[in-house]
Amino acid sequence: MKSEKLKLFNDYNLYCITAEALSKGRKNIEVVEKMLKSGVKIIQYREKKKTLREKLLECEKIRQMTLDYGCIFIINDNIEIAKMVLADGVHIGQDDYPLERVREFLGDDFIIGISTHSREQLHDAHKRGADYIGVGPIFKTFTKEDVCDPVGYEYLDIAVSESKIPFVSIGGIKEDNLEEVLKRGAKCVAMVSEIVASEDIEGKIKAIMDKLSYWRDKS
Ligand code: TZP
Ligand code: MG
Repeated sequence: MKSEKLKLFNDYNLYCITAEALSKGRKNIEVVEKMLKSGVKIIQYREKKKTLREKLLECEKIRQMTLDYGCIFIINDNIEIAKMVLADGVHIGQDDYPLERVREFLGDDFIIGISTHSREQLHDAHKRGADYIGVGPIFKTFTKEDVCDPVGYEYLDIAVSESKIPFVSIGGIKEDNLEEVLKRGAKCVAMVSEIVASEDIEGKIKAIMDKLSYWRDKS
């Protein structure tokens, strides 16, 4: 059920995002397998460079793998693929299809997340019926090409006090600065390069999850 799935977004979880171009020669499928074996509970498929056909085939495989491991599967941008493979949700940006139209297309059972960078966008996402919001980029990141300037802790603090739906902090978050973000009240953190570009993906995830567990137990 969607409400059960959304609880994971408020429970000190790591939200892992794919990026084959940064994965040091490893394929998305191989990276996703390592994420799943390490116990990751939320995975987003984000792939800017492949054809729709390639993306669909990869997402079909990842859908099955995530179901086998009981992991939430979110697809970035491609709402049609999300519907075709029956993913758990989609993640859209401010310039993608309007959220209401995405909701119409996918229905109420789908999780819809939207990137936000300001208080105004946060309240707009609430009004439009988002299930969760992305909050970032918190720090400088080189992963996303068309990314805006870091919103820093200023917007993170606004999200902590004003968001009525789960939010996922993103952008330049690493094992080393993770606790700064958690200290301010974040309960779900998304990472791309820190995980996929790591030589030891399993070891990196374990170190991050240990920190998250510490904060979960403390809360
Ligand atoms: N959206 C906002 S920042 C970002 C996305 C997809 C990229 C985050 O990547 P990294 O490597 O974790 O900084
Ligand atoms: Mg997008």
